[in-house]
Amino acid sequence: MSQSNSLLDRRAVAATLLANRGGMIAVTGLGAPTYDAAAAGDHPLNFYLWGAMGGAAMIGLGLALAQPDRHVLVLTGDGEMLMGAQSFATIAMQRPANLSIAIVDNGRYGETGGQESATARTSDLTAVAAGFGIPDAATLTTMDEVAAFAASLHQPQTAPRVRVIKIRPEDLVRVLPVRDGATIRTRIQAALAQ
Ligand SMILES: Cc1ncc(C[n+]2csc(CCOP(=O)(O)OP(=O)(O)O)c2C)c(N)n1
Ligand SMILES: [Mg+2]
Repeated sequence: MSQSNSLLDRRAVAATLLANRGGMIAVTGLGAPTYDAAAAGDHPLNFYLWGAMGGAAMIGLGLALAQPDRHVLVLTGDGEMLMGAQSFATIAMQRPANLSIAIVDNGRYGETGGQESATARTSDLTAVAAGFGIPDAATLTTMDEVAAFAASLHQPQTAPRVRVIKIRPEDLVRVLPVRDGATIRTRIQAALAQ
């Protein structure tokens, strides 16, 4: 599938990243990335965020440090990551090899009406991540690149990774998973204990 000249479909990106996931944990940023993960299929190892904007990467870091035998994927948006960008500094310092951050970048704050974010004009989150010291940061623009990254989530890594994935700005139907935070926490605790 060649899509080098077009922005990617966010639901296809999420489905590809979460396919055949095994014991991988997924932390999803509030709003559309959470809906994307739910659309790909609910899973007890999904830790959905409904708030805590800017916190997804740091929650991913905590889980990665606590669960060194599992891979942790943070799936979040450009707006959420812009708010939490200083997380890259701590993640680079801690250097968990089992943490990957996939930022679906539509250059918009989709949930609140599609206002332009800085990535639409002036800011490059891949460069930001690299500047904070993330050793492996890249921008993905094709589904082939996304598929290769998805496969790598199940191979041993040596350092945390950041991937900025360029997606179409579009307002899709909301797929709402469980919204109660205590239930989400209890559910993942039980799944991790198995
Ligand atoms: C502290 C805080 N500020 C603002 C909001 C409102 N808010 C919720 S989601 C969102 C936009 C998220 O944008 P992005 O992460 O890029 O996701 P997208 O929908 O574009 O995929 C905003 C501004 C919030 N929930 N919390
Ligand atoms: Mg966005």
